[in-house]
Amino acid sequence: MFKEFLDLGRHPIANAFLTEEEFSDEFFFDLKVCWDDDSKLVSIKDFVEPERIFNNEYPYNTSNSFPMVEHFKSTAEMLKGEFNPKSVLEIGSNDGPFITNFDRENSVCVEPCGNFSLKTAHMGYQSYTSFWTTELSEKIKSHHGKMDLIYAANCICHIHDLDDTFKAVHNLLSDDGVFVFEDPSLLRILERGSYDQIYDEHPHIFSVTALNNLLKRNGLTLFRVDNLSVHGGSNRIYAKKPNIPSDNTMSPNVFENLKEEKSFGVDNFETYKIFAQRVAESKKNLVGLLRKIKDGGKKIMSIGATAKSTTVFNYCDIGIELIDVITDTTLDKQGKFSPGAHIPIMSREDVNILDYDYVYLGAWNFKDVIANKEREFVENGGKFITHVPTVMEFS
Ligand code: JHZ
Repeated sequence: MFKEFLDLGRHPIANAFLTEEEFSDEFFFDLKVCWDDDSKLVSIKDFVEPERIFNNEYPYNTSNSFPMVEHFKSTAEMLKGEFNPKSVLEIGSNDGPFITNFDRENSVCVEPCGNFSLKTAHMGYQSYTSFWTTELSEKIKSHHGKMDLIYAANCICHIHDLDDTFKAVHNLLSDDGVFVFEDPSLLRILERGSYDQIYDEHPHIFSVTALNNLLKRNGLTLFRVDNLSVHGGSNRIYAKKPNIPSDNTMSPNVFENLKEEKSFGVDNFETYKIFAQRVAESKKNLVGLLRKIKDGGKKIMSIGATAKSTTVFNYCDIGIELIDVITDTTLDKQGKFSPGAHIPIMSREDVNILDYDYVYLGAWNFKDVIANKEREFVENGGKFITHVPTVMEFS
Protein backbone atom coordinates (compact mmCIF):
# COMPACT_ATOMS: atom_id res chain seq x y z
CA MET A 1 0.00 0.00 0.00
CA PHE A 2 3.08 2.32 0.11
CA LYS A 3 3.23 4.81 -2.75
CA GLU A 4 6.40 6.84 -3.28
CA PHE A 5 5.94 10.52 -4.13
CA LEU A 6 9.20 12.33 -3.42
CA ASP A 7 12.88 11.60 -4.01
CA LEU A 8 15.18 14.02 -2.18
CA GLY A 9 18.38 12.26 -3.27
CA ARG A 10 21.37 11.15 -1.16
CA HIS A 11 21.50 12.46 2.40
CA PRO A 12 23.78 12.27 5.42
CA ILE A 13 22.55 11.97 9.02
CA ALA A 14 20.95 15.38 9.58
CA ASN A 15 22.49 16.02 12.99
CA ALA A 16 25.86 14.31 12.41
CA PHE A 17 28.04 17.43 12.40
CA LEU A 18 31.58 16.38 11.59
CA THR A 19 35.27 17.26 11.59
CA GLU A 20 37.37 17.46 8.41
CA GLU A 21 39.00 14.09 9.25
CA GLU A 22 35.56 12.46 9.19
CA PHE A 23 34.57 13.66 5.68
CA SER A 24 35.81 10.53 3.88
CA ASP A 25 33.82 8.19 6.16
CA GLU A 26 30.50 10.00 6.06
CA PHE A 27 27.37 7.85 5.89
CA PHE A 28 24.74 8.59 3.23
CA PHE A 29 21.33 7.09 2.46
CA ASP A 30 18.55 7.58 -0.11
CA LEU A 31 15.89 9.94 1.20
CA LYS A 32 12.64 8.96 -0.48
CA VAL A 33 9.19 9.62 0.89
CA CYS A 34 6.02 7.57 0.59
CA TRP A 35 2.38 7.53 1.63
CA ASP A 36 0.44 4.58 3.00
CA ASP A 37 -2.94 4.33 1.34
CA ASP A 38 -4.18 2.24 4.26
CA SER A 39 -3.31 4.25 7.40
CA LYS A 40 -2.69 7.54 5.46
CA LEU A 41 0.71 7.80 7.15
CA VAL A 42 3.60 9.60 5.43
CA SER A 43 6.98 7.93 6.05
CA ILE A 44 10.45 7.86 4.60
CA LYS A 45 11.11 4.76 2.55
CA ASP A 46 14.45 3.57 3.89
CA PHE A 47 14.81 3.98 7.64
CA VAL A 48 18.26 4.62 9.09
CA GLU A 49 19.23 2.45 12.10
CA PRO A 50 18.35 4.55 15.17
CA GLU A 51 21.70 3.80 16.85
CA ARG A 52 23.44 5.69 14.04
CA ILE A 53 21.40 8.78 14.90
CA PHE A 54 20.64 8.77 18.63
CA ASN A 55 23.85 8.04 20.48
CA ASN A 56 26.20 9.69 22.99
CA GLU A 57 27.28 12.26 20.39
CA TYR A 58 23.77 13.47 19.55
CA PRO A 59 24.16 17.28 19.50
CA TYR A 60 20.63 18.73 19.43
CA ASN A 61 19.90 19.95 22.92
CA THR A 62 16.59 21.66 23.36
CA SER A 63 17.83 24.03 26.05
CA ASN A 64 19.90 25.84 23.41
CA SER A 65 16.77 27.16 21.73
CA PHE A 66 15.47 29.37 24.51
CA PRO A 67 11.95 29.82 23.02
CA MET A 68 11.56 26.03 23.38
CA VAL A 69 12.47 26.15 27.08
CA GLU A 70 9.60 28.60 27.59
CA HIS A 71 7.35 26.38 25.49
CA PHE A 72 8.02 23.31 27.66
CA LYS A 73 7.59 25.27 30.88
CA SER A 74 4.15 26.52 29.85
CA THR A 75 3.20 23.09 28.48
CA ALA A 76 4.09 21.47 31.84
CA GLU A 77 2.10 24.08 33.78
CA MET A 78 -0.92 23.57 31.53
CA LEU A 79 -0.78 19.76 31.87
CA LYS A 80 -0.45 19.97 35.66
CA GLY A 81 -3.41 22.32 35.83
CA GLU A 82 -5.63 20.23 33.57
CA PHE A 83 -4.74 16.66 34.54
CA ASN A 84 -3.00 16.89 37.93
CA PRO A 85 -0.83 13.79 37.28
CA LYS A 86 0.67 11.96 40.29
CA SER A 87 3.34 10.34 38.12
CA VAL A 88 4.97 11.46 34.86
CA LEU A 89 7.08 9.71 32.25
CA GLU A 90 8.79 11.55 29.42
CA ILE A 91 9.86 9.66 26.31
CA GLY A 92 12.82 11.41 24.65
CA SER A 93 13.58 13.73 27.55
CA ASN A 94 16.68 15.25 25.88
CA ASP A 95 18.45 17.55 28.38
CA GLY A 96 15.36 17.95 30.54
CA PRO A 97 13.54 21.25 29.80
CA PHE A 98 10.11 19.60 30.19
CA ILE A 99 10.69 17.15 33.05
CA THR A 100 12.45 19.78 35.14
CA ASN A 101 9.01 21.28 35.81
CA PHE A 102 7.93 18.10 37.70
CA ASP A 103 9.11 16.74 41.03
CA ARG A 104 11.97 14.24 40.99
CA GLU A 105 10.31 11.53 43.10
CA ASN A 106 7.44 10.83 40.73
CA SER A 107 9.00 11.46 37.35
CA VAL A 108 10.85 9.13 35.00
CA CYS A 109 12.90 9.97 31.89
CA VAL A 110 13.58 7.77 28.88
CA GLU A 111 16.30 8.96 26.51
CA PRO A 112 18.54 6.87 24.21
CA CYS A 113 21.28 9.53 23.98
CA GLY A 114 23.58 8.84 26.94
CA ASN A 115 24.95 12.40 27.00
CA PHE A 116 21.45 13.71 27.79
CA SER A 117 20.14 10.93 30.04
CA LEU A 118 23.24 11.51 32.17
CA LYS A 119 22.20 15.15 32.51
CA THR A 120 18.69 14.37 33.74
CA ALA A 121 20.14 11.68 36.05
CA HIS A 122 22.47 14.33 37.52
CA MET A 123 19.45 16.56 37.99
CA GLY A 124 18.05 13.80 40.23
CA TYR A 125 15.54 12.18 37.86
CA GLN A 126 15.18 8.42 37.31
CA SER A 127 16.65 8.20 33.79
CA TYR A 128 16.68 5.19 31.49
CA THR A 129 19.24 5.35 28.67
CA SER A 130 17.16 3.43 26.21
CA PHE A 131 14.91 3.47 23.16
CA TRP A 132 11.20 3.30 23.87
CA THR A 133 9.88 -0.27 23.53
CA THR A 134 7.21 -2.54 25.02
CA GLU A 135 10.00 -4.36 26.85
CA LEU A 136 11.16 -1.13 28.51
CA SER A 137 7.58 -0.17 29.43
CA GLU A 138 7.30 -3.52 31.25
CA LYS A 139 10.52 -2.85 33.18
CA ILE A 140 9.42 0.67 34.16
CA LYS A 141 6.00 -0.62 35.21
CA SER A 142 7.58 -3.18 37.53
CA HIS A 143 9.83 -0.53 39.15
CA HIS A 144 7.59 2.55 39.25
CA GLY A 145 4.02 1.37 38.59
CA LYS A 146 1.70 2.83 35.95
CA MET A 147 1.98 6.48 34.87
CA ASP A 148 -0.71 9.17 34.94
CA LEU A 149 0.96 11.29 32.28
CA ILE A 150 3.14 10.00 29.46
CA TYR A 151 4.58 12.88 27.47
CA ALA A 152 6.82 13.10 24.40
CA ALA A 153 7.84 16.09 22.27
CA ASN A 154 9.43 15.70 18.86
CA CYS A 155 10.10 12.08 19.61
CA ILE A 156 7.24 9.75 18.64
CA CYS A 157 7.66 10.62 14.93
CA HIS A 158 11.32 9.57 15.36
CA ILE A 159 10.39 5.95 16.13
CA HIS A 160 10.11 3.40 13.34
CA ASP A 161 7.72 0.92 14.91
CA LEU A 162 4.65 2.94 15.85
CA ASP A 163 2.50 -0.08 16.75
CA ASP A 164 5.05 -1.17 19.36
CA THR A 165 5.35 2.45 20.56
CA PHE A 166 1.62 2.82 21.18
CA LYS A 167 1.34 -0.68 22.68
CA ALA A 168 4.12 0.25 25.12
CA VAL A 169 2.23 3.43 26.07
CA HIS A 170 -0.98 1.44 26.55
CA ASN A 171 0.90 -0.98 28.80
CA LEU A 172 2.27 1.73 31.10
CA LEU A 173 -0.57 4.26 31.15
CA SER A 174 -2.84 4.22 34.19
CA ASP A 175 -6.49 3.56 33.37
CA ASP A 176 -7.46 7.23 33.62
CA GLY A 177 -4.04 8.50 32.52
CA VAL A 178 -3.30 10.68 29.51
CA PHE A 179 -0.76 10.29 26.73
CA VAL A 180 0.29 13.64 25.24
CA PHE A 181 2.74 14.04 22.37
CA GLU A 182 3.67 16.75 19.94
CA ASP A 183 5.35 16.57 16.55
CA PRO A 184 5.47 18.65 13.36
CA SER A 185 2.17 18.73 11.51
CA LEU A 186 1.99 17.19 8.05
CA LEU A 187 -0.75 19.63 7.05
CA ARG A 188 1.44 22.67 7.88
CA ILE A 189 4.37 21.10 6.00
CA LEU A 190 2.18 20.57 2.93
CA GLU A 191 0.73 24.08 3.19
CA ARG A 192 4.10 25.78 3.70
CA GLY A 193 6.21 23.65 1.41
CA SER A 194 8.58 23.00 4.33
CA TYR A 195 9.99 19.77 2.93
CA ASP A 196 13.06 20.32 5.13
CA GLN A 197 11.20 18.68 8.04
CA ILE A 198 11.93 15.41 6.21
CA TYR A 199 15.21 13.76 7.26
CA ASP A 200 16.53 10.57 8.87
CA GLU A 201 15.28 11.55 12.35
CA HIS A 202 11.73 11.90 11.08
CA PRO A 203 10.84 8.49 9.65
CA HIS A 204 7.19 9.55 9.92
CA ILE A 205 5.42 12.86 9.41
CA PHE A 206 2.14 12.86 11.28
CA SER A 207 -1.30 13.97 10.21
CA VAL A 208 -4.14 13.85 12.74
CA THR A 209 -5.86 11.55 10.24
CA ALA A 210 -3.09 8.94 10.32
CA LEU A 211 -2.63 9.17 14.10
CA ASN A 212 -6.33 8.67 14.66
CA ASN A 213 -6.06 5.42 12.68
CA LEU A 214 -2.85 4.22 14.32
CA LEU A 215 -3.86 5.00 17.91
CA LYS A 216 -7.20 3.32 17.45
CA ARG A 217 -5.65 0.09 16.19
CA ASN A 218 -3.51 0.02 19.35
CA GLY A 219 -6.32 0.50 21.84
CA LEU A 220 -5.96 4.27 22.42
CA THR A 221 -8.50 7.02 21.75
CA LEU A 222 -7.38 10.37 20.36
CA PHE A 223 -9.55 12.89 22.19
CA ARG A 224 -7.99 16.33 21.70
CA VAL A 225 -5.58 18.19 19.41
CA ASP A 226 -3.82 21.49 20.10
CA ASN A 227 -2.46 23.24 17.02
CA LEU A 228 0.88 24.79 17.97
CA SER A 229 3.12 27.30 16.23
CA VAL A 230 6.43 25.70 17.34
CA HIS A 231 8.73 24.12 14.75
CA GLY A 232 6.82 25.74 11.93
CA GLY A 233 3.49 24.25 13.03
CA SER A 234 3.05 21.19 15.24
CA ASN A 235 0.15 19.24 16.68
CA ARG A 236 -0.12 18.27 20.32
CA ILE A 237 -2.10 15.04 20.45
CA TYR A 238 -3.98 13.80 23.54
CA ALA A 239 -4.89 10.12 23.79
CA LYS A 240 -6.28 7.88 26.53
CA LYS A 241 -7.59 4.41 27.07
CA PRO A 242 -11.22 4.10 26.13
CA ASN A 243 -13.01 3.39 29.41
CA ILE A 244 -15.75 1.48 27.73
CA PRO A 245 -15.31 -0.10 24.30
CA SER A 246 -17.82 2.25 22.66
CA ASP A 247 -16.42 5.36 24.39
CA ASN A 248 -15.71 7.92 21.72
CA THR A 249 -15.38 11.16 23.65
CA MET A 250 -13.52 13.23 21.10
CA SER A 251 -13.50 16.96 21.56
CA PRO A 252 -14.91 18.91 18.61
CA ASN A 253 -11.45 20.14 17.66
CA VAL A 254 -10.44 16.58 16.67
CA PHE A 255 -13.24 16.59 14.11
CA GLU A 256 -12.27 20.09 12.98
CA ASN A 257 -8.67 18.96 12.42
CA LEU A 258 -9.80 15.85 10.55
CA LYS A 259 -12.11 17.97 8.42
CA GLU A 260 -9.42 20.55 7.64
CA GLU A 261 -6.98 17.78 6.64
CA LYS A 262 -9.58 16.12 4.46
CA SER A 263 -10.45 19.31 2.65
CA PHE A 264 -6.72 19.92 2.00
CA GLY A 265 -6.47 16.39 0.56
CA VAL A 266 -4.27 14.68 3.15
CA ASP A 267 -6.07 11.43 2.33
CA ASN A 268 -5.56 11.80 -1.41
CA PHE A 269 -2.35 10.74 -3.18
CA GLU A 270 -2.71 13.54 -5.76
CA THR A 271 -1.93 16.08 -2.99
CA TYR A 272 1.49 14.50 -2.49
CA LYS A 273 2.29 14.58 -6.19
CA ILE A 274 1.52 18.31 -6.21
CA PHE A 275 3.70 18.78 -3.10
CA ALA A 276 6.61 17.02 -4.88
CA GLN A 277 6.32 19.49 -7.77
CA ARG A 278 6.38 22.38 -5.31
CA VAL A 279 9.52 21.00 -3.66
CA ALA A 280 11.31 20.80 -7.04
CA GLU A 281 10.24 24.38 -7.77
CA SER A 282 11.51 25.53 -4.35
CA LYS A 283 14.94 24.03 -5.10
CA LYS A 284 15.14 25.76 -8.48
CA ASN A 285 14.16 29.12 -6.98
CA LEU A 286 16.46 28.92 -3.95
CA VAL A 287 19.53 27.90 -5.94
CA GLY A 288 18.66 30.54 -8.55
CA LEU A 289 18.43 33.29 -5.91
CA LEU A 290 21.65 32.32 -4.11
CA ARG A 291 23.56 32.10 -7.42
CA LYS A 292 22.26 35.50 -8.54
CA ILE A 293 23.39 37.05 -5.26
CA LYS A 294 26.85 35.48 -5.48
CA ASP A 295 27.22 36.45 -9.15
CA GLY A 296 26.51 40.03 -8.04
CA GLY A 297 29.58 39.83 -5.78
CA LYS A 298 27.63 39.68 -2.49
CA LYS A 299 28.27 37.45 0.53
CA ILE A 300 25.86 34.98 2.17
CA MET A 301 25.98 33.31 5.59
CA SER A 302 23.41 31.22 7.42
CA ILE A 303 22.00 31.23 10.97
CA GLY A 304 20.95 27.93 12.60
CA ALA A 305 22.82 24.69 11.81
CA THR A 306 19.52 22.85 11.86
CA ALA A 307 18.58 19.34 10.84
CA LYS A 308 16.24 21.08 8.40
CA SER A 309 19.09 22.92 6.70
CA THR A 310 20.91 19.60 6.22
CA THR A 311 17.97 18.53 4.06
CA VAL A 312 17.91 21.81 2.12
CA PHE A 313 21.65 22.01 1.49
CA ASN A 314 21.96 18.39 0.40
CA TYR A 315 18.80 18.30 -1.72
CA CYS A 316 19.68 21.61 -3.39
CA ASP A 317 23.39 20.84 -3.59
CA ILE A 318 24.33 24.05 -1.77
CA GLY A 319 27.85 24.23 -0.34
CA ILE A 320 30.58 26.74 0.49
CA GLU A 321 30.53 28.14 -3.04
CA LEU A 322 27.20 29.75 -2.05
CA ILE A 323 27.18 29.95 1.77
CA ASP A 324 30.44 30.83 3.54
CA VAL A 325 29.57 29.94 7.12
CA ILE A 326 26.73 28.89 9.44
CA THR A 327 26.43 30.22 12.98
CA ASP A 328 24.77 28.26 15.76
CA THR A 329 24.37 28.72 19.51
CA THR A 330 25.06 25.00 20.21
CA LEU A 331 28.62 24.47 21.52
CA ASP A 332 28.76 20.89 20.17
CA LYS A 333 28.06 22.08 16.62
CA GLN A 334 30.60 24.93 16.66
CA GLY A 335 34.00 24.19 15.10
CA LYS A 336 32.47 21.37 13.05
CA PHE A 337 31.10 21.18 9.51
CA SER A 338 27.52 20.71 8.34
CA PRO A 339 26.59 17.15 7.27
CA GLY A 340 27.10 16.48 3.56
CA ALA A 341 27.53 20.11 2.48
CA HIS A 342 30.57 20.65 4.76
CA ILE A 343 29.92 24.32 5.49
CA PRO A 344 31.88 25.46 8.58
CA ILE A 345 29.89 26.18 11.74
CA MET A 346 30.92 28.94 14.11
CA SER A 347 29.54 30.68 17.13
CA ARG A 348 27.59 33.81 16.26
CA GLU A 349 30.03 35.90 18.36
CA ASP A 350 32.95 34.83 16.14
CA VAL A 351 31.34 36.04 12.91
CA ASN A 352 30.96 39.69 11.98
CA ILE A 353 27.51 39.63 10.44
CA LEU A 354 28.09 43.09 8.97
CA ASP A 355 30.63 41.49 6.59
CA TYR A 356 27.65 39.74 4.97
CA ASP A 357 24.90 41.02 2.68
CA TYR A 358 22.48 38.12 3.15
CA VAL A 359 21.60 35.62 5.89
CA TYR A 360 19.87 32.39 4.90
CA LEU A 361 17.65 31.27 7.78
CA GLY A 362 18.43 27.61 8.51
CA ALA A 363 16.23 28.10 11.58
CA TRP A 364 13.34 29.82 9.76
CA ASN A 365 11.07 28.63 12.57
CA PHE A 366 12.82 31.20 14.81
CA LYS A 367 12.58 33.93 12.19
CA ASP A 368 11.18 36.58 14.53
CA VAL A 369 13.62 35.80 17.36
CA ILE A 370 16.61 35.95 15.00
CA ALA A 371 15.40 39.07 13.14
CA ASN A 372 14.93 40.77 16.49
CA LYS A 373 18.45 39.84 17.65
CA GLU A 374 19.97 40.96 14.35
CA ARG A 375 18.40 44.40 14.03
CA GLU A 376 21.80 46.03 13.42
CA PHE A 377 22.31 43.78 10.37
CA VAL A 378 19.03 44.95 8.84
CA GLU A 379 19.68 48.60 9.74
CA ASN A 380 22.93 48.26 7.77
CA GLY A 381 21.11 47.04 4.68
CA GLY A 382 21.36 43.29 5.36
CA LYS A 383 18.63 40.95 4.12
CA PHE A 384 17.32 37.58 5.17
CA ILE A 385 16.51 34.69 2.84
CA THR A 386 14.07 31.87 3.49
CA HIS A 387 12.43 29.18 1.38
CA VAL A 388 9.30 28.92 3.59
CA PRO A 389 6.55 29.31 2.46
CA THR A 390 8.21 30.38 -0.82
CA VAL A 391 11.74 31.39 -1.67
CA MET A 392 12.09 35.07 -0.80
CA GLU A 393 14.33 37.75 0.61
CA PHE A 394 13.14 40.18 3.26
CA SER A 395 14.38 42.67 5.81
P1 JHZ B 1 15.60 23.73 15.55
C1 JHZ B 1 15.59 19.40 15.70
O1 JHZ B 1 15.52 19.93 14.40
C2 JHZ B 1 15.87 17.94 15.64
P2 JHZ B 1 16.22 21.30 14.00
C3 JHZ B 1 14.76 17.06 16.06
N1 JHZ B 1 14.75 15.89 15.23
C4 JHZ B 1 13.42 17.58 15.92
O2 JHZ B 1 12.47 16.84 15.85
C5 JHZ B 1 13.25 19.02 15.83
O3 JHZ B 1 14.38 19.69 16.36
C6 JHZ B 1 12.03 19.46 16.54
C7 JHZ B 1 20.15 27.37 16.81
N2 JHZ B 1 19.76 28.75 17.11
O4 JHZ B 1 14.98 23.82 16.88
C8 JHZ B 1 19.94 26.38 17.91
C9 JHZ B 1 20.64 29.78 16.83
O5 JHZ B 1 21.78 29.54 16.35
O6 JHZ B 1 14.98 24.54 14.48
C10 JHZ B 1 19.65 25.10 17.15
O7 JHZ B 1 20.86 24.42 16.82
N3 JHZ B 1 20.24 31.05 17.10
C11 JHZ B 1 14.96 16.72 17.51
O8 JHZ B 1 17.69 21.16 14.16
C12 JHZ B 1 19.01 25.59 15.85
O9 JHZ B 1 19.35 26.95 15.71
C13 JHZ B 1 19.02 31.35 17.62
O10 JHZ B 1 18.72 32.55 17.84
O11 JHZ B 1 15.72 21.65 12.65
C14 JHZ B 1 17.50 25.48 15.89
O12 JHZ B 1 17.14 24.16 15.67
C15 JHZ B 1 18.10 30.28 17.88
C16 JHZ B 1 16.72 30.58 18.43
C17 JHZ B 1 18.51 29.00 17.62
O13 JHZ B 1 15.61 22.23 15.17
